[in-house]
Amino acid sequence: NMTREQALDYVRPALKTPRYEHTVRVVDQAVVLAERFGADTEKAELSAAFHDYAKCMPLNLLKRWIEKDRRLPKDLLDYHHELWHGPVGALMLEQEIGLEDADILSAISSHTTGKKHMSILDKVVFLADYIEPCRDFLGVEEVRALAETDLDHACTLALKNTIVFLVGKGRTVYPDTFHAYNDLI
Ligand code: DGI
Ligand code: FE
Ligand code: FE
Ligand code: FE
Repeated sequence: NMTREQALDYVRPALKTPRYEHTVRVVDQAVVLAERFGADTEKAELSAAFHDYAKCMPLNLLKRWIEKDRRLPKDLLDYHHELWHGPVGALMLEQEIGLEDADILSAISSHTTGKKHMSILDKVVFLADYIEPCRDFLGVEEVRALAETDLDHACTLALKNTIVFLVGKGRTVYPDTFHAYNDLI
């Protein structure tokens, strides 16, 4: 059983300083949300500590993981490379440190896009990443207010904001983001 400090010691060398500091804020936020909405706080802490583990990996290495591992959906390669670090990070942790908890791996894997049938833990990590105190997305204050009381409503608005943002920029939207949204509506 890994502690918060062990997890953070593990990810620190893999991340640039601002990304590491973001990670610590997501851990704190995830614990608050887990306590509030009844997710396992230790799993929330570990999922959050590792959620961006692969964020600073070179794109060619992320791409190679997606090409080689049967478990990763190949269609990720047709979408923005920003979406690759969650699914790849989860598999890297499984292989490197034998992290095998399916709930944690799911939360890490889906933290950027969301997915159909998200667990409370998936939602807690997704939302913690979206509302951590230094985030300044347009509309984040309204999501933070909803996150005081209503996990599903907060996640729905975060997904909506992201979809509207991407469509507004003429960018693609990964199907799992729509699945997550439709599932909550
Ligand atoms: O890794 P972080 O910067 O902490 O945050 P993240 O993993 O949630 O990445 C979020 C960014 O990914 C977000 O600002 C928009 C971008 N993005 C690109 N395509 C998609 C997408 N986000 C979602 N949910 N769905 C997409 O298809
Ligand atoms: Fe991320
Ligand atoms: Fe996110
Ligand atoms: Fe993040």
